[in-house]
Amino acid sequence: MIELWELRGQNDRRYSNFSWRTRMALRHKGLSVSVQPVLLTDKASIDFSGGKTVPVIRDGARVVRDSWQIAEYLEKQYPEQPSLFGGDTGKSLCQFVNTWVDRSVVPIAFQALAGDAILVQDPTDQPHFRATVEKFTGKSPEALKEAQGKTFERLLASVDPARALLKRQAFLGGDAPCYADYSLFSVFQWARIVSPLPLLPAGDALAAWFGRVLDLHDGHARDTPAFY
Ligand SMILES: N[C@@H](CCC(=O)N[C@@H](CS)C(=O)NCC(=O)O)C(=O)O
Repeated sequence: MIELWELRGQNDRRYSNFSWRTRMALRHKGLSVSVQPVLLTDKASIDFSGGKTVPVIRDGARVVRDSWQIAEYLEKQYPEQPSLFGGDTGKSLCQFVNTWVDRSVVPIAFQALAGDAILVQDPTDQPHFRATVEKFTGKSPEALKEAQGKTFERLLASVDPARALLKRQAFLGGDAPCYADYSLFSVFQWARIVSPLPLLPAGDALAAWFGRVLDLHDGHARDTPAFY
C-alpha cells in the first residue's frame, strides 16, 4: 500500500493543494493509499524524504516528493492502470498546465486564500504560515483578507483559458479527466477547504467542471471537511 504524507489543519481539514493533486492521481490510478497527516511545522515526520514540503509518497522502498514528480512516478510505475497523461504529447501538455497553475494561478490564490487559510490551521502552524505569507506577499493575512473580493476577481480572470475550454468539453483532458484537471482542481479544492466564501459563481463553466471533478472516483474529493 502506498503511503501519502499531507497537511492537516483544525477539524481534520486536509488543506494542501499540492497534496490534492497527488490524492486524485492515486485515485485515478486505482491505487490503495494510507494517508499520514502532518502539521506544516512537523518537518521531522518528513525528514526521510530529504525535503521540507508535502506531498511525499512511499511506495515500498521508493520515496518520492513533489506532486509533479509523484505523477511521473505513478505513470511510469503503473502503466497498466488508467493513464494520467495520455501519452507523451499529453504528458507535455499536462506539465504545461501544471506549470501554468503553479506560476500564474497559485500565487494569486495564495493571496486570495491566506487570510482564511491561517484560521483553519493548527495553532502550532500559524506563526510559521504568517511568516511565509509576509515573506512572499509583503502583507499580513488580515490585510490580504480585506482585499479578498478584488483578489478573487483576479483569480477568476487568471483561469479564463481553462474556462473557455470547459465551455466546450467536460474536462481539460476531453471527455475524461487527466492530470491537468487535477492540477487546476487543486486550487479550487484548496479554496473550498479553507474559505467560507464560495469562489466560483454558479453558472461559471468552471463551477460545473469543479462539480464533475468532485464527483470523480466515488466522490473522493467531495468527501472531506470543507466549507461548501
Ligand atoms: N512543488 C511542490 C510544492 C509543495 C509545497 O509547497 N507544499 C506546501 C504545502 S501545500 C508545503 O509543504 N509547504 C511547507 C512550508 O511552507 O513549510 C509540489 O508540487 O509538491
